[in-house]
Amino acid sequence: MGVVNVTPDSFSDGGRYLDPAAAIAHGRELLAAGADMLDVGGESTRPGAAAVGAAEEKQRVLPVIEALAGDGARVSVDTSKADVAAAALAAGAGIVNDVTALGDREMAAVCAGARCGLVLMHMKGTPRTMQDDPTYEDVVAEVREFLTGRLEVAAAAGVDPERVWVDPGIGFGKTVEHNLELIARIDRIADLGRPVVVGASRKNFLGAITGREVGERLGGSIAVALAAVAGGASVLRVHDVAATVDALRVADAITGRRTPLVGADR
Ligand code: HH2
Repeated sequence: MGVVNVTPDSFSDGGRYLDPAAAIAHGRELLAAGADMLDVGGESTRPGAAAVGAAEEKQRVLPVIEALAGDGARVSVDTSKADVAAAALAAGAGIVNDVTALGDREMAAVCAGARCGLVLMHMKGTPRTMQDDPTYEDVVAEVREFLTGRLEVAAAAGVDPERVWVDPGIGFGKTVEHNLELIARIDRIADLGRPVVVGASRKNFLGAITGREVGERLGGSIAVALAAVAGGASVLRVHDVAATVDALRVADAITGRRTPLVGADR
């Protein structure tokens, strides 16, 4: 899953793809590099990010989704607003990536009605507060329990359980140690029986471990990608698609596994 941030303030590429033409061109590059799907977002969720209104968010993402879906790409919309999700689905998106896991009470109905894919992600707190000393008794058990509950809420609202993916929310209300524990025990999330999405690309904890700035975290991002797939993750949300695809191909060649890549199941 290649990241297309149509935002002025995303933590790693804010402002680079705010112009729709630049975002569309970037999406096409990621597809050419081997992305199986594109995640288009119009609101940054980095710690402390400013909230964006629905009208502004739609103005950012809709032309980009329309163009990329029009090319035949599989597109998810990274939004927590039901209104934005509905418009994005009408514009051609097929998946809603909701980092609040149905925090908007209308979201489940929108997804049930559209029969679209849905990503449910764990976050502790809100982007404004989530990194203020997050604590857990057992991070893996708590994230697992939260996702179990949200899967139930989605199913009760009529969302087809077969269309739902889960995500432990790397960096969303977690310390470095929490992130590492979740990646090391991703099998405990995979055993929920749903495809697991992992988004660790370029995130702060990689900088804390390596001492690298945000633009220099490709090695760390790939290490997480390989560990996550080995533990049972199915979808990697990444900025650097070409290098990640290469790493997966080599890892697959070693293990004899076949991670579905490039053009699978549009
Ligand atoms: N991470 C980010 C945004 N959306 N969605 C899912 N499902 N999982 C993630 O880990 C995830 C996500 C943050 O990354 P990015 O989009 O690059 O930055 P920003 O939120 O600043 O736009």
